[in-house]
Amino acid sequence: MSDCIFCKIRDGHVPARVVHRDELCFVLEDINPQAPTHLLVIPTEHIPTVNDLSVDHREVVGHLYLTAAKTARQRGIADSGYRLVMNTHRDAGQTVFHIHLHVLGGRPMEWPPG
Ligand code: IU
Repeated sequence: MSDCIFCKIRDGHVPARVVHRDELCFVLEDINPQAPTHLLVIPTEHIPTVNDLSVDHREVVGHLYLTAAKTARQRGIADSGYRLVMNTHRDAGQTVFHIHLHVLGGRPMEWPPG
């Protein structure tokens, strides 16, 4: 079995609050939410970091963003605004090495991020 927590969740080996699934991605409620809405849009394929993307991933990456926007509309945060974040490697604070798009909303955000 894969050591990757998101692969384990994808395969149903670890419980999680999965709110959407399709052929290219799935969406989780983050276990440690940093905003009133904090979802993770995760590709079905195990891709460790953004640095591992190739031109073959164009469809899946586009799909992650479209799914994030659709989910934000469903959660009622599309008009007030939300932040999409994909942390990459140590300095950005990536802790799970299977790419995921954070969807954060429901409160005002600061810039620059910490
Ligand atoms: P990061 O960008 O790699 O740091 O984000 C990982 C996120 O995955 C982080 O917000 C965690 O709270 C979240 N998470 C989760 O939702 N469920 C888990 O079982 C684990 C991490 I491990």
